[in-house]
Amino acid sequence: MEEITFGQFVIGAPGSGKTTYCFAVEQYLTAVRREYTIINLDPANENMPYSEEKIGLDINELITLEDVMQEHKLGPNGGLTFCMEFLEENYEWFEERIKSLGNKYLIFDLPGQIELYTNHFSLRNIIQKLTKSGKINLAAIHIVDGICLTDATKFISTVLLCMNASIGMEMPMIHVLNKINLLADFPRLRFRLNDFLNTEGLKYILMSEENAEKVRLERLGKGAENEYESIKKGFFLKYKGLNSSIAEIIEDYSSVSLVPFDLTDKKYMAYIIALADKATGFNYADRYSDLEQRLEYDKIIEYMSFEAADDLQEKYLDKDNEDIL
Ligand SMILES: Nc1nc2c(ncn2[C@@H]2O[C@H](COP(=O)(O)OP(=O)(O)OP(=O)(O)O)[C@@H](O)[C@H]2O)c(=O)[nH]1
Ligand SMILES: [Mg+2]
Repeated sequence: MEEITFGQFVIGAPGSGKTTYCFAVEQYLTAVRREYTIINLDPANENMPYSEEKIGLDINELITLEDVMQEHKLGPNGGLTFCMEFLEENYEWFEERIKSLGNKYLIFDLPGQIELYTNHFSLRNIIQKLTKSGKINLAAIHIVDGICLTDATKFISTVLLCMNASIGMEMPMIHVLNKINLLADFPRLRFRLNDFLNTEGLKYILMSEENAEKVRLERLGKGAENEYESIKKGFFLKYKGLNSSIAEIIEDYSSVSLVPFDLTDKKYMAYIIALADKATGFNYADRYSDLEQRLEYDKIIEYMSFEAADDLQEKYLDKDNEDIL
């Protein structure tokens, strides 16, 4: 029986931490002795942190962003789109190269242009062709920058983006909430981390933002007319109806949930790997069908789904005597 190859397809907004995450996966898999290889599909990825011998394929072998931009007089975004279209045109080369990597766990590092996953078809076509045979099972890991929690408008657009990406990529998808440690530098969040992890609380998050704006309005004294006008015309009060309709649609139709992640603690990587392995079937594949490992995964997932958010809340977000954002 031909063996199935498994892997992760790491996507996310520019600078959300994809390459750093892939490097953390590399370190984790080295520690647990799982054979892996890195596939860099980001032509703009200049300083790759990976061990050189572990880079199984680099799109720069086929086409470089610099050449495309020069030759076709394109900017970086147009250049990236061109590179993806060129990769699609050269799909056979790509497939052959992937096959030649043997049966190692595949870690795909992708560019940050979000349109490539949402509005553009080349990447989707490439992945569909690759996984169509059923011989390659991938989970998409969508890296979400934790900064989205600092503002309800950013949060709502992030949730919409998660929904859009899930529909576009047609593979199991795990939305990883990254860079939570950086939130320690912001004023305290209005809600606990746990409240942001699924979409059920979205309506209340928006309502609370609106109320906060109303309180600010009420507190404004004479001489603050300009500020009064800018709050009234601001996002929450001006688009109150639109916000709550979007929140309702999201709550009704989506099952987006975010998985909190911390780069500095390996139990979070163990959690993501357990979720990804379950989603792709890696832990049920013949050569890995070890009951002990499966029970271990169940334990990690059960423990982390209860503890992960509170753990990070305490580690980075709970601050005494500080105003709420
Ligand atoms: N504090 C903190 N910084 C992080 C974390 N993850 C990534 N970074 C930093 O964020 C910056 C961007 O990280 P990358 O891994 O290059 O992000 P990327 O998504 O690959 O970026 P593009 O490929 O350009 O879209 C780097 O300076 C990282 O060191 C994190 O969890 N915490
Ligand atoms: Mg990168």
